Amino acid sequence: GQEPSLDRDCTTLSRHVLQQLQSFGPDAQDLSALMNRIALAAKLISRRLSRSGLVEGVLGFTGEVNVQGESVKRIDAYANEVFISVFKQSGLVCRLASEEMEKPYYIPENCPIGRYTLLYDPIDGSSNIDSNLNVGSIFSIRQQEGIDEDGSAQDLLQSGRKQLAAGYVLYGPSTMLVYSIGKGVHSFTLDPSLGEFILSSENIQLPDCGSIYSVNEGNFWQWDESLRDYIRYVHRHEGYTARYGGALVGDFHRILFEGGVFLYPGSVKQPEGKLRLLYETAPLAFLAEQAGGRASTGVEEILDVVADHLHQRTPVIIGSKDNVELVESFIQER
Ligand code: AHM
Ligand code: MG
Repeated sequence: GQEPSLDRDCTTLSRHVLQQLQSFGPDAQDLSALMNRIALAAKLISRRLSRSGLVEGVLGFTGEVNVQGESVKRIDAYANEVFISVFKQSGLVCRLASEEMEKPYYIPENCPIGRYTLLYDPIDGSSNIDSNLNVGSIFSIRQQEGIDEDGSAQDLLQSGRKQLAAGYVLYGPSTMLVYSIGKGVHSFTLDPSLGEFILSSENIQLPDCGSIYSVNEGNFWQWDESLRDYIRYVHRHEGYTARYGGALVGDFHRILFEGGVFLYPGSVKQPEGKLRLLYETAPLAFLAEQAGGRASTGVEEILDVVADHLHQRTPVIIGSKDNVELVESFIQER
């Protein structure tokens, strides 16, 4: 096989983060350490996933049901624990909040100095796992602004503009990490033989418009008429193509590079849709905006939405500016 040539500038993730952090102020060293920890969690999860069909006890369910009312897969539980143990050792994170835990998880030994909260979805799209299809992890870092005994995490109930960093890991044919600390969006590919994430694309720009629309059309009859009108519009116009993989990270990743729109709207049964604000839609909205795209609920920017609880859901329309605007025009016309 072809090796990347040595004269090519092989920028590792950690070097890239350090370069980005020049002139960043007091959080610089911390953010660099936090990103290195996320990379470590990603490598551990990636390794586990790559062996899932070979090793006993990786696939299947634990038998438990999480706070969302969903059956917990073994890989969900494993990945959730990986983030906890990796961040226990970081010293910087005092609190973690994830899709798999009803209340934030405190690491008391870190709390005297840990000034950050990590919000994450350890395995996004876990229904894809048993078919050996792509899944992801999503993360978001916020400053911690107080400690609460009751686990209500009031300080997290602020807009997505409070995020210091956000990104995701895509476990696909290769494992990729995409991140932003508010200075553009950058992607890295894991070289498993080196155990390093190597820079793939810097300053990714989401095309202003694209042909892809990505939505679970099986929910058509549960949607509001305005959404149905949008889908009818797409069906009747040339130049659209449907792509839906069932895992948000993969569907979003395609749109980040190729343009288009991903939608998970509200329905009659679930007016807020399915996806969660703090650790799914807000981090991806942060990336979309940083890449020149948009993320909307239909009536409001996702990054302006203030959660009223940790696991709040929100409808989402995310991707190319023009495509998002078109969907909004249908919703707002009604
Ligand atoms: P999960 O985090 O429990 O896996 O759920 C989120 C996933 C997203 O990855 C994906 O976009 C969506 O649920 C798919 O939902 P549906 O099966 O309703 O189309
Ligand atoms: Mg998820």
